[in-house]
Amino acid sequence: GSSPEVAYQAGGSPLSKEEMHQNLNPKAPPMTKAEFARGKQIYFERCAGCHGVLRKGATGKPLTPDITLERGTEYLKTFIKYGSPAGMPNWGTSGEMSDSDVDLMARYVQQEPPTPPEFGLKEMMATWKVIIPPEKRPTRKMNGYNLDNIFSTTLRDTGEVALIDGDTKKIINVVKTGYAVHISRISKSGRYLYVIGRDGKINLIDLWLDKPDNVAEIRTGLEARSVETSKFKGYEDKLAVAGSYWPPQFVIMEGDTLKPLKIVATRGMTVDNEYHPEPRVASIVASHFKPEFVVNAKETGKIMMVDYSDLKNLKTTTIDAAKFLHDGGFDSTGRYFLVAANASNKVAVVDTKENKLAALVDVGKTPHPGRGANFVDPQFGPVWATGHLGDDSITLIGTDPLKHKAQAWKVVRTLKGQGGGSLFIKTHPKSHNLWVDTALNPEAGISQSIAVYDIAHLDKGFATLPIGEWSGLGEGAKRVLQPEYNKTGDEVWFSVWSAKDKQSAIVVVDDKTRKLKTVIKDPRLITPTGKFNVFNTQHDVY
Ligand code: DHE
Repeated sequence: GSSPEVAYQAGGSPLSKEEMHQNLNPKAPPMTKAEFARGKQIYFERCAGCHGVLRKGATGKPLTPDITLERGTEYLKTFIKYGSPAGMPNWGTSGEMSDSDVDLMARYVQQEPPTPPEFGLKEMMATWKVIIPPEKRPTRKMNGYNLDNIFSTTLRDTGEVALIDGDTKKIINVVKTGYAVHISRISKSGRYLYVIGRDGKINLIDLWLDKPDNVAEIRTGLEARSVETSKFKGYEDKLAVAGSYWPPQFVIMEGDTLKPLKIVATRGMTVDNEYHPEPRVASIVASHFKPEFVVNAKETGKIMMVDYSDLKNLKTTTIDAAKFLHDGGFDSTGRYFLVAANASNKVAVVDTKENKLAALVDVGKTPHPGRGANFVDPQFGPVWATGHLGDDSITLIGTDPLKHKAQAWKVVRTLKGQGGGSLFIKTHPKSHNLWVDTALNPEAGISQSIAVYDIAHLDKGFATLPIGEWSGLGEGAKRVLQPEYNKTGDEVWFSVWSAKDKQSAIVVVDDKTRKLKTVIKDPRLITPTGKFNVFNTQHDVY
């Protein structure tokens, strides 16, 4: 099998279904139209995540015809079939590609890369729908739900979110969203929920409706991962922003209708001053200190602090961090944003008050914090922690430059976890537990269980909870991922993610006793992955 890093990045792009401009290269070995179409599909499903849409290289090497033609078909076939120690998966010998597909891909990458279309204001407007206009929406909450404790749960493979009542554990509604839906965010007031699909479709869900449901939708690009909403005083619920992978851009919208107001391209120079045509927009968070969005461009390694107070005269502070920016979260004060530069094995720390890079911290191999975990280390004071895809370490970084200056932005402690393949880590201000998943670890016993540390005794190591077993789902691959707390911080929810045609579940654990509290099972819960508790997402509690 392939490494956790490859399993993570080669998840498939919706661009495999897009019509693209095609320019055959006369110097390349010939391909039929049908072969080219298949090559394109395989490329976008398996290869684009690392090598990029335009094949200019990202975490994988560039694969433009000037390079591939020189290598030749036989060399490329060997490379694709057997992989390389540098991280190229062995697509042939792992059984994931047949010999004829390996041959086809070796020829395909010698052709000019087909280019997906651009997606500007005109294209966005054509997809924009206001299902219930703001003036026709309720002026107060019309339902009896405890909105703060709803969990917006990604149903990855059905393109839906399940809104689960955290008090009763019952599904309130299953709402249709974009393709391979990815994350949810909550407006500052807690009323509006924004959901983004990998196809760039955003759904705006009004939690005040009798039955919370879509009130507006739009596509902001052809492939996307992130959405956020304005949180600064005076701008509550006013604006939303979405970042796309293709085209490489972000768009600022009206918060209550999703009307697009401003589109900004991210194409440009990397932190090494090389031009990159395809800097994908990774995480976006809203500053609590200024009317700004913090927008992270992956391939260029630049963090843009985008001032949304004047969209006509847009002011942006661009901070050079490190290449391959991906996911991250705030420190406990909400002032510093810590973001993984994953293939650089670093965490960048941005001061959102001073708009400056506070530090670049070397961590383990391929950090993946999700949003990270904030707690007080008994010896070193306030820390933020991340796990890693590429090794079994958990890195604790000091976050208090005032009272623990010597430790600030330094690695103060490294814990040993269950193994590599970790995606998410979590705790809660009221908890003594630190939970670390290992969802992409190749060993079933590890990917189906969770490690939990006692924050007061970090040196004692971790206990393992068999969450997969507790789900009672029986045989089959079922990855345990993304611990998420309820509002009061006394329950932790885990997704047990099975294949689309198998039953999945959510396992709820009592945080104090670490015992099983309940298992949520419902035929509608297909491929649950991320869960976003309204209150914790609204207030950046993690
Ligand atoms: Fe994610 C967050 C990108 C695969 C579940 N993911 C993010 C963010 C980015 C990102 C940029 C940060 C968003 C933000 O904070 O604004 N994810 C990508 C990819 O490019 C990647 C590697 C490949 C792909 O095919 O899309 C990818 N992600 C996955 C998965 O396979 C996961 C595990 C399951 C799923 O649902 O698809 C997954 N990603 C998540 C989750 C978050 C996330 C649950 C938000 C975590 C949080 O606690 O906020």
